[in-house]
Amino acid sequence: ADLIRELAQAIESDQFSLVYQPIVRLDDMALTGVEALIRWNHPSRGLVSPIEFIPIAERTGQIVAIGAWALREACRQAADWRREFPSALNLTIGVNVAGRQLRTPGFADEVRGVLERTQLPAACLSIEVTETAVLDDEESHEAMLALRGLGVKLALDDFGTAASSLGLLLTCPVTTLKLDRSFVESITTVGRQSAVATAVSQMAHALEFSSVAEGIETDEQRELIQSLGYEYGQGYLFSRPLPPELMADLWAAAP
Ligand code: G
Ligand code: G
Ligand code: MN
Ligand code: NA
Repeated sequence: ADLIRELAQAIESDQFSLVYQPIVRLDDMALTGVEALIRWNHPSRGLVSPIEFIPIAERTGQIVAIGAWALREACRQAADWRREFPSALNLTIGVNVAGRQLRTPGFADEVRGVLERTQLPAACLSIEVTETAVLDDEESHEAMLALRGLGVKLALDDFGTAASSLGLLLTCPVTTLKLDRSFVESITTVGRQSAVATAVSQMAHALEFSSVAEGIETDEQRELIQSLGYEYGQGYLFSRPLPPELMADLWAAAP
């Protein structure tokens, strides 16, 4: 209950910030994008993890306001980087969107408005939704179609963890699969994990989705993931999520 009241406060008094985790193209290690991840700087508790407050905010509906802020801030930042750094011109910025936020009437209009105001090209934005959030749900489906109509990318996050039907993939207008990091974690040791990683990559290729493997921490994992055909990678091996100033240094250093 405390947290709910404090969340309401946090929205009003600007206690959220975004950090950005690089995403690289595996074949040449080029920096091609980032995922925006929210942080709550609580006045007395310090940094509160989204794992703690996002589920609460989803239950209370506060996620709609928090998510709207995150979307605006991420797009504003991405547009700034594009103006400042040639290496960032074709970036993709991933923004996590909760199921409840996606299903809010007018969500696609909100996204269109943010793109217009920030002057970020639609193709530079990737909306990340989890499989569970969009599973066989008419409203989600409509929202995703409207987003694709704008030209934004649509990624299925934490892919492989939910019991979604593969048939869903055929009707779901996604552009990108993000293999959940649990499959990367033990890919070098557990045969069954690498079987899933292999299947997801093959599916991505067959259905012409791009593929991102999350949670890459070692060179060995990177090599295996690359050999399976993943195009993009994300993980501590490349970089932890960074505050905007440090992320700007990476854009400045990139060719
Ligand atoms: O960065 P970190 O490991 O702390 O993120 C934990 C979880 O919080 C991840 O599942 C991530 O998708 C989620 N998350 C981070 N930022 C946002 C956000 O802006 N909106 C939503 N809905 N989820 C987020
Ligand atoms: O659920 P989602 O994929 O949106 O969230 C990404 C989460 O994964 C973030 O909380 C981020 O901090 C975390 N993460 C990113 N790279 C790594 C990694 O290499 N190892 C681990 N353990 N977590 C990671
Ligand atoms: Mn994500
Ligand atoms: Na994920």
